[in-house]
Amino acid sequence: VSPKDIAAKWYVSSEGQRYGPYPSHILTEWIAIGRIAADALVSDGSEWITVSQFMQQQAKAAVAPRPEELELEVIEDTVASDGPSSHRVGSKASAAEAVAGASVTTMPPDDSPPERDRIVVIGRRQSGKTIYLATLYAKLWKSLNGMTAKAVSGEVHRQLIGVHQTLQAGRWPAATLGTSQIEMDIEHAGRKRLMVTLDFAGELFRKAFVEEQADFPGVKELTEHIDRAASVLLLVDPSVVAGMDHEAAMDDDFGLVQAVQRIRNWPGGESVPIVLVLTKMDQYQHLLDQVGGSKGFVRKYFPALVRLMKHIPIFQVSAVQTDKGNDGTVIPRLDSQSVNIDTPLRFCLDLIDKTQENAEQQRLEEQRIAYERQQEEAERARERRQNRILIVVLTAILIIGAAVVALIIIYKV
Ligand SMILES: Nc1nc2c(ncn2[C@@H]2O[C@H](COP(=O)(O)OP(=O)(O)O)[C@@H](O)[C@H]2O)c(=O)[nH]1
Ligand SMILES: [Mg+2]
Repeated sequence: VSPKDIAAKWYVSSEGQRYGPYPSHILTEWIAIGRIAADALVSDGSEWITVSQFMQQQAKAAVAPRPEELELEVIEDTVASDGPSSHRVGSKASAAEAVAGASVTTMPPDDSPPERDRIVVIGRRQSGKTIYLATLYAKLWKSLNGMTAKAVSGEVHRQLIGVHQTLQAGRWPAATLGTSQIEMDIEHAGRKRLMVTLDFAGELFRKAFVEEQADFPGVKELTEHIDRAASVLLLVDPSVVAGMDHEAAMDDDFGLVQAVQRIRNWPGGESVPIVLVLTKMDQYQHLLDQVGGSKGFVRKYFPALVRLMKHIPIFQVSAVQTDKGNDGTVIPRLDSQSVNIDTPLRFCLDLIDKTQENAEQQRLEEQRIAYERQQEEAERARERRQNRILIVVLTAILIIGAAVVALIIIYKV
């Protein structure tokens, strides 16, 4: 499979709308699982062909079925082969490649990668981020089981508590509430980390990670947070991916893959915990049950992400429970209990701590080995010196002995 084949170049045209571009292998998969309408047309820039023609082409092109492992490599190549990519300068790229990538723009000026110090919450608009974070904040700001949240400003604190109180009063917060950047510090096990929210938009992710348009509005902030992520919570509303908005669904899958790839290929990103959080579970449990639970759900609707990550911890959360209101719409119940709200965060923090502990242990171990080596070297040097002295002394004794013998002989003669 050449890099040309895995570049995102396929467009989909369905019901008068155009989507994409997507890599051919992802498109193949989406068609196979019925996520693309049978009467849709696809094109890679040349003529438009039917979905079944596309599948025949792909079948011919495929030499042999590729194992999972290989697919993983291929996906990583997808992004790397798309133009002058700064993210190739990750740990997986060679030094030669780094030098060759002359148009590197987003790499920090000195060679040391920036510290991974923040927890990043990503979700598309309406995925439940604000309500999730406000509910989490209400639980944590007075500290809970060794974890404390503190809003970065009084204004953010008021907003978050305001959202929580509105929910408790049985109303959804106004759309304007909590639209500004929600940032809070999370303190856990003596360490403080910033938690930030990013409104996910497929278009923005494409601009940031595939086309690398650093001057596109929002791209700089996005890449900066992603590249400093110590952990990532991907918030997903199950009803969107399982719903009728196919573009939103595909964006969720493909866009998240781009973000995950960026993290994994960036320095220090291999072990960054990334978890999927399914929101609004009070309302959408049935969507998971239909496909055999959360794993089945993620396998079905996030095929590209599953292939890239292999293991994705999945959490199901619910900030509130709902009732039908007088006008038939769904409203928060007054006696709502949040479910699982702080679990994903605790999971991530524990993993971060473990990773950092391991790194620290590895550093100490390396120091110990270096010290031992140094000691051995000193010891050997001492031995060599003693040997030299011994040889000199023995030689002297031999010479003196020989001289004495010679003198005795001469004297006797
Ligand atoms: N049933 C239910 N609906 C929720 C929950 N959280 C959010 N929602 C719904 O999702 C909408 C969007 O939530 P919001 O937090 O504003 O999303 P954001 O745009 O990602 O910040 C809300 O107006 C609610 O209708 C939840 O826990 N349960
Ligand atoms: Mg919001």
